[in-house]
Amino acid sequence: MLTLLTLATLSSSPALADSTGGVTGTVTADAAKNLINTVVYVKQGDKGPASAKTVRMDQSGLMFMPHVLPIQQGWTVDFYNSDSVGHNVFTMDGEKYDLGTWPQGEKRSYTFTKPGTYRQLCRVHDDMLGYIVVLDTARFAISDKDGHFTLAGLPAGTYTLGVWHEKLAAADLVVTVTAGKNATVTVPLAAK
Ligand SMILES: [Cu+2]
Repeated sequence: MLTLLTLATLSSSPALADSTGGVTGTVTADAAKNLINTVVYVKQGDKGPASAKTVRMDQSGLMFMPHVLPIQQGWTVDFYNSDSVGHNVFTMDGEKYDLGTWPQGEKRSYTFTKPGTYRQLCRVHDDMLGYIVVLDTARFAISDKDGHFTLAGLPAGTYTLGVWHEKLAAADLVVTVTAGKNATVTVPLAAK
């Protein structure tokens, strides 16, 4: 009896004390293969604090992994090469860069200071393509293969959510977040 009471208290108190809520969403699209890698981000509303994280994009199996990497402006990406062949990383987008070509096990880094979509390309393998989506917000999520995503830890309030997809587009969404609850949204992707 005492144990049960303790568990009940532990599980309910964080929600009571927490002034944040979240958004749980589902992406829809004509083709199931397009459900993954949809980036949903706070376009208007509390965008959260600036931060300086380092995250990873690998080149593995002659592919950029992950295929789409959303980051916050100010973050650094470490570009790894896990293949036995040399890879290069360059982009023609934004301020443009070419990090050179390097062998397996090494990495090169780049810090993204301006928002935008940066297509990642390789001079050695011209069919390689990945995306780094640099956002001016700390609050973003990316959908899984079933189109599901979660934006957690949003202060209560009204938000406009923007949507990024490699090939498709969706209108901005307005959603109201209530403390301790998850708002539910659907993101219908359609042709750009
Ligand atoms: Cu390559």
